Amino acid sequence: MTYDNVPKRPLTLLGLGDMGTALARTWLAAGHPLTVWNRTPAKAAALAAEGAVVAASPVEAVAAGDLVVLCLLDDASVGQTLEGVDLTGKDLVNLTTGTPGEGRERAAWAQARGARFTDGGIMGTPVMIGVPASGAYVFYSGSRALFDAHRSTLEVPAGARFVGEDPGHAALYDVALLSGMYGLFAGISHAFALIEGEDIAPKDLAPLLSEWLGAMGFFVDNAADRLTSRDFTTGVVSNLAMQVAGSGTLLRTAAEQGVSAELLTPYLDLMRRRLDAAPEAHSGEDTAGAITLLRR
Ligand code: FVH
Repeated sequence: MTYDNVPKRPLTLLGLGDMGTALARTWLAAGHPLTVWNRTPAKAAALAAEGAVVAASPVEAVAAGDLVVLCLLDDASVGQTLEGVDLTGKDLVNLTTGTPGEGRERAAWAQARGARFTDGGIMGTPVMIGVPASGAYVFYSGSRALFDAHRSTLEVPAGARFVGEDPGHAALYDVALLSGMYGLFAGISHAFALIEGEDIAPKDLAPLLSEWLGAMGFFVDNAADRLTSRDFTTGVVSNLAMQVAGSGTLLRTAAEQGVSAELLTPYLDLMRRRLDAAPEAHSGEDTAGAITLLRR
């Protein structure tokens, strides 16, 4: 993500919300000729002052260049924005968050209109864009040829990780990471709720909770290894029967503290369901075995 040796190729950006504006600024700062369009034109004013060409319509914006980046609210807004726009010969990079299915359908839709298509999932927030040290990156999937042709431009705002030619996979990786994040947020929220009203400051709990969650991060690789080998019993350090028995303590503590267990019970219930399905076979398992119950 160093700007110095990057060819300054022109591009078009549709969508100037918080993320689109952050992306635009990094391309402008790196010297890329940039054409922008936004449904609400006022949001383009500041970027015009910074050197962007402001298009009056999506048709005009798309006509301005071969590489067209979309950063809109959702997949529906992508369809609405590009309705009736000639996409022949264009390279579309869609950084709008969507589902894997939406990514695949949008890729087929773009190809039917004569465009190459690569979907993207942004792993970062607007303040992390254009800041290499922030660790922000984007998952890309879909047309490898498109990605290779524009890689140096795409790497200006954030790192780029190409995850395959299935246009749904960028969204799948994105949502998998976000889903893990929300599970983590749920546990953190419950932990802080437990100490509210006690003589324990959130600031006292915070470093201990961070340290503990860091230590428990081993579960990510442990789960991956066990799901690959389908071996949920060898070398188990905290077995399922013990964890299910212990879950009663967590629930009684929540009740004693006057805290709803609504963020906790789905996972505790899943562990119990795995144990109840075959107590003898599953009591000595690692909790990763419960993952197998989730697919419908
Ligand atoms: N901001 C973030 O932290 C996250 C980080 C990870 C990736 N997401 C996704 O990025 C997409 C854009 O997010 P955003 O933060 O820029 O979102 P907003 O600030 O709400 O801007 C939305 C833009 O979409 C335009 N828009 C909405 N509906 C339509 C429509 N029907 N037709 C055309 N444009 C539409 C909106 O235009 P306007 O309201 O200014 O007229 C904004 O340009 C998003 O997928 C995140 O999930 C961000």
